[in-house]
Amino acid sequence: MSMLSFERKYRVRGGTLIGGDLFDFWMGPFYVGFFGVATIFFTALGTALIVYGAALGPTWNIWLISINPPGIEHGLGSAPLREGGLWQVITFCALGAFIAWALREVEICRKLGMGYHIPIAFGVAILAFAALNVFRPMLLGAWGHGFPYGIMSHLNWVWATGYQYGNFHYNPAHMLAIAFFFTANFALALHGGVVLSASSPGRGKAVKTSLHEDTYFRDAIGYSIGPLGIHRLGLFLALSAAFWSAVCMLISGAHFYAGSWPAWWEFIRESITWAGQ
Ligand code: UQ2
Repeated sequence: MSMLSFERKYRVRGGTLIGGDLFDFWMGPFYVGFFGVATIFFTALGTALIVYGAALGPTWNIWLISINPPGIEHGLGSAPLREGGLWQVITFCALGAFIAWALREVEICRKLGMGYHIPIAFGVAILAFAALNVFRPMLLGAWGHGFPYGIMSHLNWVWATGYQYGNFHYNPAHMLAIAFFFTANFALALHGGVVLSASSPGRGKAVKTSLHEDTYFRDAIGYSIGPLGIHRLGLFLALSAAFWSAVCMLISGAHFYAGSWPAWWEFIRESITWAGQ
């Protein structure tokens, strides 16, 4: 079945979470839906506010434009637009667009009778963003703890926040996040490599199947996780990377641990009973 005839077969009414039939249609290849409209609304408003913030100055240099959060003195209250209020509304628009996009993914899954793995995966990425600019600022008592929206400014925020805790590489959740990012890359390299190798036997020869893929890994390391298992593993590794990234930020701050991460490991030195003897 060609793609177009498959899509025609499955492009049917129903599965919407909200709005009934009102937005239940396609524009060209794109499903619209209530959440498609909501995504466009928040994206357009948020982008317009970023351009407005840039127009307020002081620069049009693309590297230096920055929409900054309010000063710490504004706490968790709303700030005037030019003093961080723009950042607050833009953050709200960003979350509105991300969540609407996730719910549009849910509606498409429902139409197709699929599982919800894709919106759940995207939801973990949304949570990682919310950890930085919603949950951690709330735990610390000021929106000013969020990161600024600018190319150089967000890098400088990461630098300053990292060094505020001595050396972030000693943060145990940061270690876990990095281990998961590396392992996810390793797994995708193995997976991409084995799939392309099995499907590239050379001109005129028959493409190999998952039996060859299994056998390759059994010959090499005595174990194959299987063609379905590798995707379960990949999803787990990717979601774990984003999850522990969020955790490593949420444990850094006066609400939990405000010291330096290298010093946190002193408990090991102190717990070694023969220390100093
Ligand atoms: C596999 C398999 C695939 C794969 C890959 C493996 C046929 C097409 C990559 C091998 C994966 C293993 C052994 C797990 C490695 C573990 C970690 C933590 C990276 O067996 O089945 O399907 O793509």
